[in-house]
Amino acid sequence: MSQQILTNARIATMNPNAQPYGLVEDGIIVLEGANIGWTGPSADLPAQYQNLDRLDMEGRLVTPALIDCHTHLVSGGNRAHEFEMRLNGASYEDVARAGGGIISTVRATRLASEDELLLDALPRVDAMIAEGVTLIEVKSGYGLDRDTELRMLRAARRISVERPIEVRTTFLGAHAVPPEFQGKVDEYIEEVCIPALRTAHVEGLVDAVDGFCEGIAFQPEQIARVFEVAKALGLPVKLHAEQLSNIGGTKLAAEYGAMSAEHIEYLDEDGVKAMAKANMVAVILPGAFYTLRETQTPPIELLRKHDVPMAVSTDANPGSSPMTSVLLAMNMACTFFRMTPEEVLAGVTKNAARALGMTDRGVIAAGQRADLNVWNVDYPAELSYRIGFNPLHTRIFGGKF
Ligand code: DI6
Ligand code: FE
Repeated sequence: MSQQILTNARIATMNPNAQPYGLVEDGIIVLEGANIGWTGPSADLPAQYQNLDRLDMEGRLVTPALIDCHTHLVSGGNRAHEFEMRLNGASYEDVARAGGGIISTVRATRLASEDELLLDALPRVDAMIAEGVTLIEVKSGYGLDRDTELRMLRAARRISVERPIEVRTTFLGAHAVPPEFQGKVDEYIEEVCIPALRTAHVEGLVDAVDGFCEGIAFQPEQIARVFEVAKALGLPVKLHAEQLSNIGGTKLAAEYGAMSAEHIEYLDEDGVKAMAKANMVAVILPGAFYTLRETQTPPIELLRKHDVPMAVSTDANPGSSPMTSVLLAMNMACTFFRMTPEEVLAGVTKNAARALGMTDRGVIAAGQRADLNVWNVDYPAELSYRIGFNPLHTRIFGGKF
């Protein structure tokens, strides 16, 4: 196994210790193949590692690599035209009449081949890789028919063949009601969504199951039917909940032992308590808040009070969050929601891993995967402080540079 040591690093381990960010000054990280073999202050380096090849980090900051735990990165077409129409004064109805909104993405996605979906997604993936992202979650949900949902998931899985990044796929058949099922929401769930989930699972394409629980999408009872099937198949669940109103999605998710509730701008204290009891992660998505010009901020203070871990993600999608920058999501979470720079860095490392149910990454410690970023910054708060600036020096993916 190849062994190498990174020396002279300021390490934000994100481990809980007396220092903010779990900082270790003049630190060393021993890379052993794809994993971290040892880490700590240079004075404590065990004798067995003393003679390995050394790479001088020259005092730079090293953090766990970034994780984007909530994206809709695979989709057909884009919605720049309707963005422009609205800014030229068109109403929401005008846009809808011109074929706009989420259904326009569904139409374009249905028309795209698997190769086209993959090729369309890769530049967005590259933007994330350039910022030091090593793991992304990608959802289906723009097909809304069996074949297109499966095609989206296959395209998503192929991202990790084409690029040095890991992908977790999430089935989001309960994202919207397709035009051919307008007014027949229960039929859509029974006849399309659930059968598509079963097939996708048989094909090994599903790591988790998500839904959009909202007045304009699916009611808790409808989401519950999908979650029952997920449970029977042994798949973890998570939910887009309380984004635009509070209809009890988060409580339902908690009853099903969900990994996370996401958006949650309208969540109340009872809902936060339910999350705490069910050990859930709150996934905070400032890009959609910004794009939709929302004013209701998520209950950060209550999440802190009840010790609910917070992740931060881009929600990258062509409609409500056409954003592919995790660094910008970090900045927005600070500025809009008053999260601290330490909370947002934990939100795109340690807590993002936890939101995906993964325990082998997200902090810098012996035995963890060697997914690391070396930054041209002195102090971790610089990562969330700048706007539109990428200080990445080196990205290490599974021990590889
Ligand atoms: N919440 C959102 O904000 C997006 N999906 C979701 O579940 C909207 C997606 C889109 O407009 O394409
Ligand atoms: Fe989303």
